[in-house]
Parts: sequence; structure tokens; C-alpha cells
Amino acid sequence: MFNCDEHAAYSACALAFRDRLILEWNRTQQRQTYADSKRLYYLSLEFLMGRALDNAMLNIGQKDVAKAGLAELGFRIEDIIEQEHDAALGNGGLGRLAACFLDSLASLNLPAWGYGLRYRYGIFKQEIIDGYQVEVPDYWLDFNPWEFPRHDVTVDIQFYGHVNRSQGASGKTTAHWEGGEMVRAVAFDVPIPGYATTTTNNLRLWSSKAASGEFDFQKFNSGDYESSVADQQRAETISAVLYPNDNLDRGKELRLKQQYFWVAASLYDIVRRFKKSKRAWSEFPEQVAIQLNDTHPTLAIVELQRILVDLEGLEWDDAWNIVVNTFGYTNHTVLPEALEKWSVGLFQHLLPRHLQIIYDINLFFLQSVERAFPNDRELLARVSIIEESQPKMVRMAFLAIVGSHKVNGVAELHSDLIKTTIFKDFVSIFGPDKFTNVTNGITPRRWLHQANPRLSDLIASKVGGNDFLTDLTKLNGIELFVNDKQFRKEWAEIKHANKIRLANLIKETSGVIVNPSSLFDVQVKRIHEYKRQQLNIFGVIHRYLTLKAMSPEERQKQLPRVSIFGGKAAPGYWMAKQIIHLINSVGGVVNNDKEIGDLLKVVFVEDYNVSKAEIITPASDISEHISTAGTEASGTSNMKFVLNGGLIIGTCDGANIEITREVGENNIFLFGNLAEDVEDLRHAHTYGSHTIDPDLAKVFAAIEEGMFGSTEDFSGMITAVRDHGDFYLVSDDFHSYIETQALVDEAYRDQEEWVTKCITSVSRMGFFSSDRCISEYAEGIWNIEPLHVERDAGVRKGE
Ligand code: T68
Repeated sequence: MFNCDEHAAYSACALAFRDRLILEWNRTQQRQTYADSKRLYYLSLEFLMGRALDNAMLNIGQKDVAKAGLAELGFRIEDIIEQEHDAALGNGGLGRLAACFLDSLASLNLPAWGYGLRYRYGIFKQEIIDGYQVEVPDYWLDFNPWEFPRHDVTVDIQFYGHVNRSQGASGKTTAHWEGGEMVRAVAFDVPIPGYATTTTNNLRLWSSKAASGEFDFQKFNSGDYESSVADQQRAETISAVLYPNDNLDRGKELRLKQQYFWVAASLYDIVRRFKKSKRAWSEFPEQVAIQLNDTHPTLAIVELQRILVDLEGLEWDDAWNIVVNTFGYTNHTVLPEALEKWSVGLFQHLLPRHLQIIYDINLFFLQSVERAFPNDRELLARVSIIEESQPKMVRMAFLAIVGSHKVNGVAELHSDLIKTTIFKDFVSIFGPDKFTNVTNGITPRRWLHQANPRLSDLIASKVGGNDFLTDLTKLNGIELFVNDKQFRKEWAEIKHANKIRLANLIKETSGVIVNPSSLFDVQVKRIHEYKRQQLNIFGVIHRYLTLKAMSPEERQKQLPRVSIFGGKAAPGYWMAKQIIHLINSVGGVVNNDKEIGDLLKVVFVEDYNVSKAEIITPASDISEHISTAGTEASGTSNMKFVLNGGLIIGTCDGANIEITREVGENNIFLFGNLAEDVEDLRHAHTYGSHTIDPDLAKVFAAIEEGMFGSTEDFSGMITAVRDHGDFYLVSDDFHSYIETQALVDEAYRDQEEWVTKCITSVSRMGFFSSDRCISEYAEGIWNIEPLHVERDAGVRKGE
């Protein structure tokens, strides 16, 4: 066709599907308004959506039509799908979880909205230059057909200023927040199609701009161009960029501004919608459930209390009842460095009225604690929302607990840990029922049907069609075929084909040629000391040294392995960047060692993101989930890998434990110390003698001899283990790790048994659907119900 390149074909295709979505989206909103039932609002500072076109085609059920149409024009649908820029408005697990939840909410016909920020720059693009990570801005909005600017939906948000009080005729005093500056929030709506249903929910992302319009014309006309532009730019800065830290709180003012901007705009919107119903305020929690995805939106608790008391004139206690019954809070970490705190001074400056309300919430809370536990001053200090430190800090997690009716962790072990460690006192105060567990899940639509279409089709052919995609427990139907020769053959072929696809990606992006018949060992996730990519790379070096020490005959008997890494380091996280550098340096040596050949390859996949995950996940033989026990709240990629017919090596941490319970101990490679022993081990490192595992000491010696380049570059990683207390227990777990990796090799040699393990595991993964997870939230926390929708005749489930 004349002048129609792949990008133009993508636009045409996206716009066609978008038209279809708009129709269903409008109908869904009308239906939900008419039904007037309770809605859920999911507040998340991150939605790591990835690409939308393939998902839209599959959920609507017209991918084959699009494929045929594109083929007629001479295009391969895969090439067209690849034209789309990932929507990367998230760091990692927390943001991707929010995206999986949106998919499940729509697929289950639940009336729900997501609220987030429309960052102009998502998570940075990672380039690897000379083995080092380099960050490049991710400007993704050049052409985005999936968002709809709603210039008619705006809210002006106030910052700074001061508080005045006035006394009304009744003698009641009212607080007035005055002065300061205004920033305008503009809504951008993103349609979220459910799978095999017409329900299309809404994700509303707020973008910031100057409240006075384009820029201040007065200043402009008086010649003060620079300052008029500066005002505009300052306003736009709020939604300009996603903070790139995962599991770390840096306490920057702009981040608090982002949080309030987004929370205030969302609540204004939610309250506006509620007020249209003309119901009594007491009915608010019967109409509205708000879920806080971590503590980032905790200010919503304070903002709703402010709206009800200051603006709507409710009594404090009545308002507070409404607030508590509206909110639920999900905790995603026990790591102390990730628990949000804001200095009282910053609050006072930026949000003076909110600080007063926080003080009042705290006062009434502490009074109630005092009544229940008289004369326990230490308890009061421990649970106070205000930490009496220098400077004083507001503890956001405590505020979130006090202001919510339910608090949940994201896997069983994690939910138990928060109850016995960081939130222990609150369990005594509120009783155990306020604290609950909802184990994370993943959407099988994106993470099986879309990422691994051949496996999905093979499964469908055995379990009577695609119903398993909406009821994942139906996967257990394939266990009947575990000994079916043809089924097993196709299973193995699909894995091999997926490995070839990944080998091609590796070749294109890093130039390394890997043999798809090797064992593919994958660890892809954010780089963090607690996730222990350093344990993995030290293990790789140990393997290399072992191979080098062998005779050629002995070497030939070894199993070829490809160690595949991927993930971003926060730009300011020096140790994480060292880890990336070491991985690349080891790759540089090992991959060019003629003696070793295909026996060992080490690859770092640049710029790991959702669309790369869709290629990597289906291609693993084994994947690594090896966090220090008790540190990874859940993990969700562990579920994705097993669902795609890979086995995992992991610690007794997060959801690994529940995966083990479901798939059976024989189908997973567990190793390492248990969470309950971590504290004692750390204590022993500091106060007793700390001897390094002898095999690990050999690895350190090799690095220090310069085998992988300048030794200085990696000394920090070594001293952290050897001299600085080995906080993450790398040495304690090293032996167990190496032994377990040897068991992996042994197991992989028996391909028949390996395939049996994989099929059996997949058949038992039904529990980990985000549909199950969302149903638990809907019933146990939100009290919302599906809206019945006739299945559209045009929606073909069989795709
Ligand atoms: C992750 N948390 C958990 N945080 O680490 C993971 N943090 O175990 C869990 O499976 C997942 O949440 C879903 O529950 C994160 O991903 C962040 O990305 C983050 C971002 C900003 C600030 C703090």
C-alpha cells in the first residue's frame, strides 16, 4: 500500500479497536451509573500496563480478524504489535499488580475505577554501555491512542497557604485553608476492557498544568516572560516523572506534592459522583470503597476527613466513621527503608490543614489506646502516628492502619510477618480481624494467553476450550494428560520454540549467541540487594571456576546452561549498579572463553520491561526467586514463570511458599535459611565470628585477582558480605544454593521427568489467578458485586 509503514498500520489497527472500546466503555459507565451499586476505586501511584493493542484484540476477541486484515496489506501482526511503546508507569511488582487487578476487575464485571498519575516520563529506559547501566528518559506520549484527554474534567488543587478559623452562629469553629497556590488537574481516561465480556472500566490518570491556563498573561504582557513560563513549568513538573525507586523512600517534597495532587483530584471526583446520588453522607461507605495500594495514597484518608468536616460540616466522629469504613490499605513490604515517613515541617509548609487533621486523628487514636491500655507510655510512643524524632516524622503506614477498616499483606508469610513485627502493636489494639491476607495473583490473559499463545491453545485443546482463562482452576484438567505422549511432545516443542524466540531477542539486543538446547536459567526483576542477584552471579562464577578446573573429558559431560539476568537499578542505588556491572563483566569473560563454549553463557537483557517479560517468561526452564527469607512480600513473576511451564529455584519467602503448597515439594527447588532464623544469623554476624563459606571465598578470590576486570569496581559487593555483616545472608545461603543448583542440573538431565514436573505444576497453578485474588478483595474488603452483563454475541470466547 502506498506510504503505509508499520507504524501507520499500527495506528490504523489501534484506532479501529479503540472505536470498539469507546462504545463498550460508554455503555459500561451508563450501566454502572444506572445500577447505582457500590463502586471500588483503586488508588495506585503506579500502573505498569505494558502494551494495549494485543490485549484489546484478545479481550474483545477479534485478533484473528485483525491478523487476516493486516496480512492482506502485507503485514505480520507481531510486527505491528511491536510498534507500540510500553506504558511503563510503574517500577515493578506493585505497579504490575495494579495492572493485573484492572484486568481482573473488568473481566469479573466489577464496577471499579483506577486512579493514578499521567507521568510524562515513565520508568527510565535502561541502556548498558561498557557494562554499566545508563538511564535514558522514557518519553512515551508521542502517539498514544489509548488515552482520552478530558478537558471538561478538571480540578484545581491547593498547596501551601495557611489555616484560619471562624466561629459560626452555632458556636462551632470551622477551619479554612487559604492562600497558597493552585495547580490544575486534568483527567486523561484510559479504557480497560475485560476479557470475553463487554465490561470496559475506566482508568483515570491526572495530568498537572498551571491553574491560570496556559501561562500568566499579565506577567507575560508586562514583559516578565520567564517567570510566566516558570509558573507553568512548575505546575507541569508535578506529573512529569515517575520516581524510579522501588522499595525505597527518599522523602522528596515533589513526591509528596505528587501524592497530594493525585489523591485530592481523585477524591474530588469520587465525592462529586457520590453527591449526584443525593444520598446521606452516612451512606458513603455503602457506595464507595477505596483501596490504598501501599501508603502512597494515604493522604486520601486525611483529605476525605477534611472534605467531610471542613467543607461539608459533618461532626468529627461521624466523618471519621465514614472514612474508616471506606478505606482499605494494602501493605507491600516490611523493609524499614521502604516505609514512608514525611517530616512534620514539610507537611506544615505544604499542607498545613492536613497536618492539623493528622494531629487530631493521632490525638483521638492515642486517647483510645490510653483507655484500653492505661499507663503504657511506651506503647503510646511506639504506635503514635507522629514519630518523636529529630525532625519529627509522620508515619504513613500507621496513619493508613488507623484510617482503614482492613489492612492486608500480599502473601501468607508476609501477612503473618506484618502482624508479628512492624504492626504487632496495632494487632493488640484493633484485634486480629482487622488484619488479613490476600495472596497476590496475575492475569492469565496477558501472562498465558497473550504471552504464550501456543501453550494456551494446547491447554485449551485438552480442557474443553478457553474457559480456563476465566476460571484458572480448570487448568487441573491437563493433569490427566501428563502421560499422553503427543501432548508431552507438543509441550516440549512449545518450550523450545519459546526459547528460540528469546535466543533471538538476546542476539539482537546483546549480540550473544546462545544455544536454545541449553538450560535457560532466568532472574529478571528490579535489581536489589534483598533480591540477591549477587548470590546468583557469585553462583555463576563458582560454576565457571568449577568448569575451568575440570579435564576436557569431564567438562564434556556437563549440562550447558545460559544464565539470563534483567532488571533496572534505581539510578541512585550504587550497590545495585555494581551488581549489574559485575554480571556484564562476568559475561564478557565467560562468553568469550573458547574452553567453555556453550557450557556456560551469561547474558544481561537490557531494559527489562513488560513487553520483554512477555518474551522471557515463556522461555525459562528455571527461574530464580531467591530473596533473603522474610524480605520479598510476595513476588508475582514466580507465579508467571510456573504458569508458563518453567520450574523455580527459590527461598522459603513470599508466595514461593504457597506455590510450593500448590505444586508440591517435588516440583520446586527450595533452599536456604528460613525467615524465623534470619534475625539470629544477623545477630551472630555482628556479635559472633562470621566465617565465609569456603566456596564463596574462592569466588571472591577470583574477583579480587582481577579475573573479571578492575577489582576495585566490585570490592563493595565483596566487603558487604565479608566485612559488613552480610545483612542479606549471601554467605549463609551459598552452600545450600550451589547444592540446589546441582540438583537442578541433575533433574534437567531427565527430560521425561522434567516435563512431568512442568505439566503437573502448571495444572496446579489455578490459585494464582488475579481473578481469585480480586474476588477475595471484593468479598472480604470492598463488599462489591459484579454487574450482570449479557455476553456480547460479537465476543468470541474461542480466541
Ligand atoms: C512489590 N513492591 C514487592 N514496590 O516487593 C513484591 N515501592 O514482593 C510484591 O509481589 C509486589 O510489590 C506486589 O505486591 C514493589 O514493587 C515498589 O515498586 C515501590 C515503588 C515505590 C515505592 C515503594
